Parts: sequence; structure tokens; C-alpha cells
Amino acid sequence: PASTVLGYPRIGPDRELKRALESYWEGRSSRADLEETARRLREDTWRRLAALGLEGLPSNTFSYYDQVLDTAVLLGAVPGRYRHDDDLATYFAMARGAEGIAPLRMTKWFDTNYHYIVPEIGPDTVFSLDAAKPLAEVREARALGLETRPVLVGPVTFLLLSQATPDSPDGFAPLDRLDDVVEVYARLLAELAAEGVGWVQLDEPALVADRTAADPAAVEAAYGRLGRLENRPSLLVASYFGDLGDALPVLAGTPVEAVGLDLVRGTAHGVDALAGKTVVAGVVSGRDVWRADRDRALATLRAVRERAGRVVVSTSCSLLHVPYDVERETGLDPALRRRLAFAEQKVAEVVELAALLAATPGRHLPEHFAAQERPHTSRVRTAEGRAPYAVRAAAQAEHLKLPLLPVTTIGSFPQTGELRRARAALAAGEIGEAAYESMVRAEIEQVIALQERLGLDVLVHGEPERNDMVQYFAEHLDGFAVTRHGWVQSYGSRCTRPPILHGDVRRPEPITVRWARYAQSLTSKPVKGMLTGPVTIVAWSFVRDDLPLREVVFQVADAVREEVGDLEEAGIRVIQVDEPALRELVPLRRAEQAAYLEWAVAAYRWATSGASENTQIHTHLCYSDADEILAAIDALDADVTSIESARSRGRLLGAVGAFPRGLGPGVYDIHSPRVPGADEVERLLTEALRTVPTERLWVNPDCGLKTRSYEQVEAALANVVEAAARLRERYA
Ligand code: THG
Ligand code: ZN
Repeated sequence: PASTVLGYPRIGPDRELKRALESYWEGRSSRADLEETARRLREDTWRRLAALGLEGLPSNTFSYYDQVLDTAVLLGAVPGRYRHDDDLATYFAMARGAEGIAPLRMTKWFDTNYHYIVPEIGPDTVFSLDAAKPLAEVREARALGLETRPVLVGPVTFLLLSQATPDSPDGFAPLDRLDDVVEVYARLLAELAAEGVGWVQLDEPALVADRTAADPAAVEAAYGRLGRLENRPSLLVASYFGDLGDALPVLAGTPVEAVGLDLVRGTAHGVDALAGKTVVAGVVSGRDVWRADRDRALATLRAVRERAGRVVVSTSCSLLHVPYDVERETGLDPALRRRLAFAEQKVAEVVELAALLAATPGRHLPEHFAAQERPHTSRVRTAEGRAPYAVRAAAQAEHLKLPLLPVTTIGSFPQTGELRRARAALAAGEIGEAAYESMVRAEIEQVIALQERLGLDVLVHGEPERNDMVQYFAEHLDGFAVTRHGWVQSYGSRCTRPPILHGDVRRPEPITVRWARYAQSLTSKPVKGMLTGPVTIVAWSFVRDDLPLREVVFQVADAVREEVGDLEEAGIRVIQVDEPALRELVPLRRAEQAAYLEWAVAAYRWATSGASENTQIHTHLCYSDADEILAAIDALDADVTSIESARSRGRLLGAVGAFPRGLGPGVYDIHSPRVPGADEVERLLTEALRTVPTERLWVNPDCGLKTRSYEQVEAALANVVEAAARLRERYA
């Protein structure tokens, strides 16, 4: 085929799959209903792609939850504790947990905002082939008259993204099981060949990041073996999110027929090694929402064809990361809309480029089309640092008069369904601003009253007026546009609607001051201002590509800095600025990581260092490795850092040492419905006091409370307050 895509969104143009999943999980609909919705989504997608003229159609890009989880099921890597006689129950138990059984870990998919389920592989994991899903989809498409190319996570990436089972011996790594896993893939290829499948795509994105030296050897072992199979479909091995690096020549040396390259995030470097193979050239970005630069793409395609021989035009990665169709965004400024391309438009671009490439004779073009870098003056921002921590701590102790072991929460409270419905009703124009605002006011009053009654020390307003922690700010900043239907799957049934950052960012007026001031007017206890950091706002948006990322982030940091100032003006004495995406933007290539962290941290400090020494700056960091988190906490220089620690408490506390600032290792695991008792919390705090100085220990849950019920929250917080009071007695 002359044109293809590596993958396509599956949540549904109107999130049909989300609704079908949630309805099935809540017992409001049957398995047959869910399967019918899924079948219709697959059919609609195949028909649409065929109608757009795409020649190579992918299958098996649909998933009820996640493609890595699907691969674990395909290989029989299902830990015993999840097994049910019903295969769908087993699948969802792995993804979401079951009665008293925690789900498999979830983590982000490379540097995207998509999250995958982490398989558990041990030395004694028994692999077995369950090819039902890819085979069924090939047959389903064939019944529609369409031949498809099944897409699978490749064996090397699958094992590199897995984690060892808890009882694995030290030194064991899932990649140790490569030979056994490759044997299952060999059987799968034989079954697909028997099914008359012409091509199979094996995704190996793990090869683009810096990996241990083991990986080229693993590539050679896996694709040498699979390539030499007599009875198999043609193999396309696709990498994306960067360059294949030293894995490229290794792959070139194996008998696979085609290699997919990400020519947006990566380059055509070394493509000569692929002479004789087909290069699936990913020139249309699967990650951003901008129309492709056609001439530049064409130049790249011709250069690749000259050096490698056969070329298929493709997207740089799966289109899973972009919304479905920008034509539906009738509310967008037409001038902006013309610059945008979502999944549908990108398929059309791939088809058009394939036609152009085939039509015009290959005139030699400059190999690397000189990108028109737009001259820009990066503003110099003298981030005069804040006063040293000791000075700030003394000023804040004086100013805030907090008790020892202050109790606070992370920000969100359970959101009542009626509030979500009210927000939808407001958006649909069914209720007016006044009615909606009186609901928000009532909600804030309830949340403040609850925290007062429970005896917390630093309160939050519960964020009832906010939808998503990024979209909310984007809606109030110039330079951003928000979509109505531009949903993108983040994990399982959960989606985000990334704002589009298309121009210079400016803050026309205060964003959060009104509700913060209102909440503060209800209590004498300090209420935290809640802001999202500049790196996260940019990381979870679609970003303009005509300015360096650093410059864009600093523009947003200017806006956050102004908001901090206005909150202080309004009498807010504690302000939390969260950067959960700080690590998401860390470049995959180690060599680029230090430079990124340097400017990302500088942007955060720029956003917060305008605050007076009396103002206490908090930040919250979700679960991550202790040592990484320490470097970040230190560099961000927040006065207080709350950290999710339910799953790594020991390591984290061991690592923090004599922590130089306020620290709140979570004492309530909000991922579980279980309510911790006061004794348990007292033990956790006593243990923390072994490494965190008494006057710097904060008491807080692991993370936001929006996924819990009010009943659980009230009981848990009461126990947390009780435990802190007991320790205060003892340490007073
Ligand atoms: N917002 C954004 N990205 C995120 C998070 C977030 N990435 C990482 C982390 N949190 C996990 N991802 C999500 C994404 C979406 C949701 C929860 C966690 C979620 N979405 C609502 C839904 O699908 O029903 C819709 C929210 C909305 O109305 O915008 O709950 O928090 N950007
Ligand atoms: Zn968190």
C-alpha cells in the first residue's frame, strides 16, 4: 500500500466507548450492548478510512481499555489473582482491580498523556497464545470487504514496559523471558498467515528511548527469529516518538520486510541502511494538531525514497493521541481552524501526500528542508529567587500561626453528580450563569464547613467550579482555544480535552481570585489558592510549533506569576502550584534531560518567586521514584511539598533524609476505598518523624479526593485529624 496510519482513536467521536464501558461497569447494560458498541465503532472507523482512500488499513487498534493490557492477555500473562471464568471480568480486574484486589499498576505511555497498564512478568510466568482478538478483528473487517494489517505491541517493547512480579528474584528483568515470548509471537504469526493475513505491524517504541545495551541484542534475537519463520505474514516493525538510533542498523540486518520511522520527532538519519526494505515514513504527526507542511513532508519522502527504495506514507505514530475531526469544531475561529488537523484530516493528508509522491518524478530536493525558524526574542526573566527557606519558614510561622503537624488536603473533594450535570447544563445553555454560580457557592460553603467541622488546619475550596486542571486555565487565557468535541483518551474510559495553545499567552484578568476570596471569606483558617503550573498547562495542551517549547512555557509562567500576585492581594496566604506533568515532558533521550529540567524548574520558580516570604507556596507531586522526586522538590523550592507515598513510603522516607523544607508524605491512600484508622495514621506519622523534623512534617492524604465518596472522605479525614492531635499532644 502507498499510504497507511499506525493506529486510530477508539474512544468514539462522541466518546461512545466511554459511555458503553461505564454503563457496563455500573451494571446498567449488558456485555452484548458493550460488544455491539465496540463492533460499530470498529466498522465506522474501517469504512471511514477506506472512504478517505487509505490503502493500508490497521486492525486490532481497538481496545476495551489498553493495548499493552491486550498484549498481556494475548500472551497469557495474566497473574492468577485476576483470573475469572469470564474473560472480560479477568480483563477488567487487571485494569481496574476487583473486590479487595488492587489493579495492575498504570503509568504513562512514553512522553504522552496516555497511560497504559503495566503487565507483571516473572521467571515462572507461563506464556500461552490467545489470538482471539486480532483474528476476530481481521475476520470482522473481511466481512466488510476490507483487508487489514493487525497492529500489535512488539515482543521487545512489551517486555521493556512490563515489571517483574513481586516474588521475582533480584536481578530478574522481564526481558529475560524474551525467547519464550518470541515463541508465542511465532505461533501467532503462523495463525495469522493461516488466516490469509498479508501484513502484521509490531510496534517497538521502546527502542527509540535510551535503553540499556541489551536492547539491540534483543532486537536481533527477536526479529532474527521471527524474520526467518517460513510461514508468516510480511512484518512491519514500527518505532515512534524519536529516532531508532543504534537499533536501526540491527533491525535493517533482520529479514523483516518494512520498518516504520517517526520522521516528525525523529529524522531520516541512517535510512540508507534500510535499502531493499520498505520504509513506512511517518511524516504526518500523530501527536500535534497542526496541518502538515506539505512541501517539507514531500521533500522528506522523496529523500527517503531515493536512499531506501520503497516508501509508504504514514503517520508518525498512532492517531490515538489526537481528537477525531476538526470539522466538528464550528465554534473555533475559522482562521485557526484552517491551521488544524485532527485524525480525519491527517488521514486525508497521508492519502494526498501518497498521491503527490507517486505523481511527480523524484526531483532531487535539499535533503533536510530548511525549516523556517521564526525569529523570536526570548525575554530575559531575572528570577530573583525567593528569600532562603529559613527566612521564609520563620516569616510564615509568624504570619500563619499554624499548629505543629498541620492537617490539609491536596485540593479536590468528591464532585457531586449534580454539579457535573449543572456544568453540562450551563454549557448546553439550559441553566444560566446565576443558577450555576449559586450551586458553586453552595458547594464551597459545604466543603469549607466540613473541613472546619473535621478540624483541618489549612483548607481548600474543593474546586467545584473547575472541569480539568488544565482546561480551566486555558479557558481564561488568551492564546488558547478550547474544543467542544476534541476528546483524547488518557486511560481506560477517562479522556481529556486538550486545549490548543496557538498564540502568545496572556492573562486578561484574574482567573481564580473570585472563588478563592469567597472561600476565604467563610473561615478564619487559611484557604489554599489552587493553581496549575506552567509546565503542566503546556504539557497537557496541543502546543504551537513556531516557538521553542521553553519560550511558550515561560509565557504561561508569566501568567501564573501574575495570578499568584493577585491571590496574595486578595488575602490568600497559602498558594499551591502543582506540576504533575513536570516529569512527563522529560525527553526520552537522556542526553537532553538535564537541559529540559533546568528550564522547566526555572519556569516554575519564575511562576512562584514573586510571592512574599510570608506567603506559603505548596506543591503536590504524584507518585514517582524517590530520588527523582527529591531533585525536583529541591529545585522547585516550594515551602511545602505533599507527596503521594502509599506505595513507596519506606523508600521515600529513607531517601528524604533531613528534609530541608515542609514535607507531607501522604497518610491516606485515596486509591483504595478502605478508610485508615487513627492508630494506623498515628503509626505512619510516627515513622515519618524519624526522618522528617517535627516542625516540618505536614499531614495530608496521598492525592486529590475526587475519586472517593464523601462517606469515606469524612471518616478518613476525621481519623487523620485525630492522629495528628495525639502526636501534637506528645510533641508539644
Ligand atoms: N488532567 C489532564 N491530564 C491528566 C490528568 C488530569 N493526565 C494524568 C492524570 N490526570 C490521569 N489522567 C486523567 C485524565 C482524565 C480524567 C482523569 C485522569 C478524567 N476525565 C473526565 C472523564 O473522562 O470523565 C473528564 C474531565 C473533564 O471534564 O475535562 O476524569 O487530571 N488534562
Ligand atoms: Zn497526586
